[in-house]
Amino acid sequence: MATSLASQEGNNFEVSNEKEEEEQGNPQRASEKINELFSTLPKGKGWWAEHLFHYQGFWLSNRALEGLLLIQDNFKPQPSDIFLANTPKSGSTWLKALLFSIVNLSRYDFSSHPLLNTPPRDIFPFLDFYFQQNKPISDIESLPSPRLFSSHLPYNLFPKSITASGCRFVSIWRDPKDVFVSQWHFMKKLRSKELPAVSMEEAFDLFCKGVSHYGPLWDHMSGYWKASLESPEKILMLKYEDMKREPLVQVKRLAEFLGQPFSIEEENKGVVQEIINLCSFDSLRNLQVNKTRDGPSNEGRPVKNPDFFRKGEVGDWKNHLVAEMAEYIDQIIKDRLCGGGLASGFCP
Ligand code: PAP
Repeated sequence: MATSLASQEGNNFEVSNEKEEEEQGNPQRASEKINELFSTLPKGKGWWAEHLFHYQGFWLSNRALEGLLLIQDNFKPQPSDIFLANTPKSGSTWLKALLFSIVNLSRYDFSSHPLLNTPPRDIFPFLDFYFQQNKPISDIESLPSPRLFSSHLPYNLFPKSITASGCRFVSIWRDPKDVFVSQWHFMKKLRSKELPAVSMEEAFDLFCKGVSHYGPLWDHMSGYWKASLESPEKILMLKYEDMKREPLVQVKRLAEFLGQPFSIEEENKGVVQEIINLCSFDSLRNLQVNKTRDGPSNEGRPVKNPDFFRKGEVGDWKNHLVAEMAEYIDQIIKDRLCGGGLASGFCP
């Protein structure tokens, strides 16, 4: 069996996956285009993969880069497509649940909702690794409209065929200090035990140099931010901290952007609150499917469903970073992202 839907990157996983693909003679995997490319790119240290490759300004694992090339070759966008795109550990799990619930509001009842027994990572496809699974393209071509996809790709790396197709993007930002801490915990779970461990200090140093999966974080953030200023009807920026503080306001904003605003009747019936409750950290984390490390949705995957639910808090960085580290990250964000009024409201 090749990679299962939306599996996350992992070194063990990558190795076995590559082996399987070689055995199966995957033509794309063997293509000279990919091999040549890898040999020419600057290499950096990976967090949950062994290496990262510097490609068009961003650090991608070999799997993510291969995935991107496959998207370029195989993905046929539809103008109604909706992409959830953000850096790892910024809130995709939460947003996947919310997007799916809003878009399918008329289709499902809350008492028998698919999210009650499907982990958010599987509720719609993670595009970055989709084409490495040897699944028929018809699987995604026949998804109901609007099709939902998630991705960690920077806006600038999305093929023009997608960004010019009229499709919409939802991107979520999170305090980079909390993103760092969340990525650090994720790495501890996912990094192969055969590789030397990475200390928090080393990870911090890499992060601040921009060497993190799909990093530099600030360039990733500014790509979506700039695009949202140019085309606010196509790109919505949300902020994890705002979603925590005022979920009702932000979920209504999201529904309006998706072209599916809640009716007065729905609001009066408490539908918005029901969606918020269903998708809350505590509710999702306590569902059997998201608590178990067994079962089909975990099989063969190095990261298990519970690994996507750690603390889900704002400001957990205070438990891990000393003041100088926090100030250092804040300063990078100010210097690299906040100049000239860019991203005001998102700046430390
Ligand atoms: P991904 O990039 O691997 O898809 P993503 O879901 O973006 O991960 O981020 C995981 C973070 O979101 C975790 O944060 P933490 O490490 O600081 O705890 C996770 O706990 C948090 N998270 C998951 N689900 C929710 C939710 N429903 N509400 C709020 N936070 C959540």
